[in-house]
Amino acid sequence: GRRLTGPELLCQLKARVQPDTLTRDMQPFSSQAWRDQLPSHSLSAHLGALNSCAVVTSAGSLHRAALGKEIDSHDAVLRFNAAPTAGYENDVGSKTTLRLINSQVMATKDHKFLSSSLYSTGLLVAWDPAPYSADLREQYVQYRLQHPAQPFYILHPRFEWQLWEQIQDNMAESIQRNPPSSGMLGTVLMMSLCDTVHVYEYLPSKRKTKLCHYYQRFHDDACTLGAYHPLLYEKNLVKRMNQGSDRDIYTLGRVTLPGFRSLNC
Ligand code: NCC
Repeated sequence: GRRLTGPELLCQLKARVQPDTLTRDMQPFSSQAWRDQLPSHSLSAHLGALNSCAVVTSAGSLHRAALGKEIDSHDAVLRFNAAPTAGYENDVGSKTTLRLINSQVMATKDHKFLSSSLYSTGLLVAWDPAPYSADLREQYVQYRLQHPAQPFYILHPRFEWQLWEQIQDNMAESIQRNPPSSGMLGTVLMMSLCDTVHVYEYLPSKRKTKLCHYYQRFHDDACTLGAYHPLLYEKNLVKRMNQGSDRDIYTLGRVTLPGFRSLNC
């Protein structure tokens, strides 16, 4: 088909994806024993309408970015997986409104999901790249029992594949049949919750580096370009939807996306 413009891509995205979270009244979950631990309301009902939001990727190029003040000035800040703020405040800020975690974080022992204090700030949102063999219900219920006051949402699995299709339908080549990265899922989730979304170091700035994460001494180009996740294609789509300047990308590593509510489609 024809290559869509940025505004067309934004409207198509809004029309095609439902970034919903599971609630205890949904089928088939409503018949499961763990349903009582699921939230009774959706994430969007919980947060209400947000004005400005920041999505902070874990990219190594945030190292020495000095974006902390700018990031913290948003109404809500989304972070990913095991990304810390302690010790990195000047670069990435200290506010964490939400944390989007993949099932590896919940299932693998080295993340100490149940005991680490990293996960107890802000709201949690988990997602699972199905098909995945670990049973996460036990971990979910355990965590909920230990942190009954902390909201803990789960992304509806259909959202990953709606977003995957949106990426594939706008690419000339076939992309790998794996779900989009947490960064992409989180960006679109925030577009459904906020009027304006700034995404940091998803499209790499002049600080682009082989360093995988700003918080680890580990180098791998695949962290930025992708292997399992169709990262390169996700980033291409985000670049085409960006409403900020190329200068903002180069100097700040910042992309500006309108929230779904702000679109006139
Ligand atoms: O690395 P990860 O991602 O936690 O990073 C979060 C999001 O930031 C964006 N990113 C990260 C590094 C980089 N150099 N450039 C980037 O653009 C990506 O959008 C990324 O999604 C994930 O997506 O959930 C992922 O999780 C890790 C890992 O499971 C967690 O960090 C927990 O340890 C995956 N790494 C491995 O499996 C080894 C990664 O592939 C995807």
